[in-house]
Amino acid sequence: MKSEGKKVLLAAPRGFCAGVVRAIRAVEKALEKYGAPIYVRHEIVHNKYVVQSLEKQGAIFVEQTEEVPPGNIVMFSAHGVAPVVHEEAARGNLTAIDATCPLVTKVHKEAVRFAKEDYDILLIGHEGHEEVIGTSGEAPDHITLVDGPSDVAKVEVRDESKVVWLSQTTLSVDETMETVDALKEKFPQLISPPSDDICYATQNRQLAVKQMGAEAELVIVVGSRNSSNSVRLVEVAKLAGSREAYLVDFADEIDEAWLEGVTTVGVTSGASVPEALVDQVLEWLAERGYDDVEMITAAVEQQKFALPRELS
Ligand code: 2E6
Ligand code: F3S
Repeated sequence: MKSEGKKVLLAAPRGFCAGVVRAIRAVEKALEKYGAPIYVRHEIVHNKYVVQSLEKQGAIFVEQTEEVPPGNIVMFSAHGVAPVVHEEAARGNLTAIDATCPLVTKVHKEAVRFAKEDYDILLIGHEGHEEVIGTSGEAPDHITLVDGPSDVAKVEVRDESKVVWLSQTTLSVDETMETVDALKEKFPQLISPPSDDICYATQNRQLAVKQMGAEAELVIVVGSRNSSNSVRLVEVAKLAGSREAYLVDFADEIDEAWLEGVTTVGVTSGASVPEALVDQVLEWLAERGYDDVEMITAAVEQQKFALPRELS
């Protein structure tokens, strides 16, 4: 059923980032090289479909290192782990392969360096998220978690002249700047990380969704509920002006009612989302008259990461 003016704005970039490509390829390569099963600690990336596909190929996902039987390979997810997890693996006689995204590792190294210099580190991030647990574990005595602007009032430091902020890689850029401003108000000598901790992929996907949010009445973000960067895209779309924005894992989760009175639909996907799932959403929309697709390009990405040493 085609009707006048209906169209789709498709965000670019969207979907897989370089860290996700590397992590998924690492599991596949480990399966090829060592055979099944390959144990993976935590979801390799936060996407239901990716996890289910790798399970079918012989990956076994566990939450704790202790669940892996001795003598096996354990792969650490793209979100990174605390040093104690490497120790657990060694104690369990496991061979560890680390699929932590190099941009997360960069934040770990910043945390270690500032802790060595005895700074108080204010880590902006979401409580309980795997990445924040891993980064905090690098210097637990020096790191305080700041989960958004509303947390700032309760933050305390030992020495106001030696404070630095770092962040999770997948936060909302604008909300993080609000948190930083509030922290700077409280601690005027607060210093910033040497380079962006919010990664290029997070920033670019938010830029594209911001552009489409101003025009699209509805934005559909493909991604899983536990995917921080995907959830942020929904928030950014709404703040950019979209009347409604929803997160779906699969096209069959879209509710026909969302389309009522909607001429322009924005579509994007989180950094852990395979393009095939976006294609299914585009097909679903085309079947309902939204078959005119216009690309909104905010950036062109060329980043690539080599596989973990053991697999390259
Ligand atoms: C590792 C670090 C950052 O929940 P989050 O957005 O962090 O994770 P994924 O797996 O959805 O996205 C990729 C990723 C991995 N981002
Ligand atoms: Fe890495 Fe950013 Fe992707 S931290 S895994 S490049 S979302």
